[in-house]
Amino acid sequence: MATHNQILLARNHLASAQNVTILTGAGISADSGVPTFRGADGLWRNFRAEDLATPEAFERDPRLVWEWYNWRRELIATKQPNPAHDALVTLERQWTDRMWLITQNVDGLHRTAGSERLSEIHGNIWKVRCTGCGVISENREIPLPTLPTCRLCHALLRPHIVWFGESLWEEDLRRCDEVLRACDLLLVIGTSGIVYPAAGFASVAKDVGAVVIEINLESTPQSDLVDLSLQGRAKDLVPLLL
Ligand code: BV8
Ligand code: ZN
Repeated sequence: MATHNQILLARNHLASAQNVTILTGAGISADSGVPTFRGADGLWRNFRAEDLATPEAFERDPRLVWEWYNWRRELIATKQPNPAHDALVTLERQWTDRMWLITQNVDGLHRTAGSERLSEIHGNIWKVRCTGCGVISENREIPLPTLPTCRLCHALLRPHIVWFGESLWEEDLRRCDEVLRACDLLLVIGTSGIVYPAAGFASVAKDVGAVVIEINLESTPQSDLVDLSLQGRAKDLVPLLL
């Protein structure tokens, strides 16, 4: 558990920072009841990523992939942002253009909470993209019709999500690079630090001399690299810090 001194130290770092970048992962949404990927009740304990979250899986069996995403939509629709999401919104309103939030989460909870200075680098489960014409649209139907199709060109729709083996969007990569190089404090919240390119963001920030603080229930492959590793729940620690 994070100590009082560690929390004071983290608050001092924040007080003296000019530009803050935040990276979040499934751990922040775990406190809202959304399952993580690699935790004890994590999604990858029961499903194989390569069966469900790759372009090859979608080509092989789009129905199965859509069933999985429909199931996750159903689950996420019942969840609300928690105090950690809310604290990041407050931070954004105070810091305005000196703060940027990068999330790997596709559940949309940061947006629901009110975050606007945000890159959802792995996409958003509430958006669909046409495999024919590429048009992206918001869609909150649950369940979506079996094998949903585009209104414009009638091609199959897919979740607007970055799957394993797919590149992140150029615009997001550019923005991440910009805010990681400009920040003097990076706060990494609730991510196992395994999936690239996000897993490399802490070292980019370290390379430019930023202080890196991690909040996680447990130690991660990044813990040795960061300046301060705070152990505990995001919903308790993030509001305390900010
Ligand atoms: C890319 C979408 C260029 C599904 C996701 C070998 C072969 C092929 C590819 C690769 C390879 N080696 C490396 C790669 C690249 C690959 C990668 O990194 N693979 C890893 C697994 C080795 N990356 C890619 O393919 C990326 N694209 O690099 O493009 C390229 C192209 C081709 C080939 C090479 C390179 C695309 C990444 C795909 C991202 N999409 N899935 C969906 O969501 O529907 S990733 C998936 O993991 C999720 O989206 C999630 O966002 C992401 C990260 O997971 P976390 O958020 O960290 O969640 P996790 O469960 O792991 O951890 C939760 C943490 O929270 C834990 O640490 C826990 O302790 C903590 N926690 C829990 N509760 C709390 C808490 N902390 C605080 N409070 C709590 N209450
Ligand atoms: Zn279309």
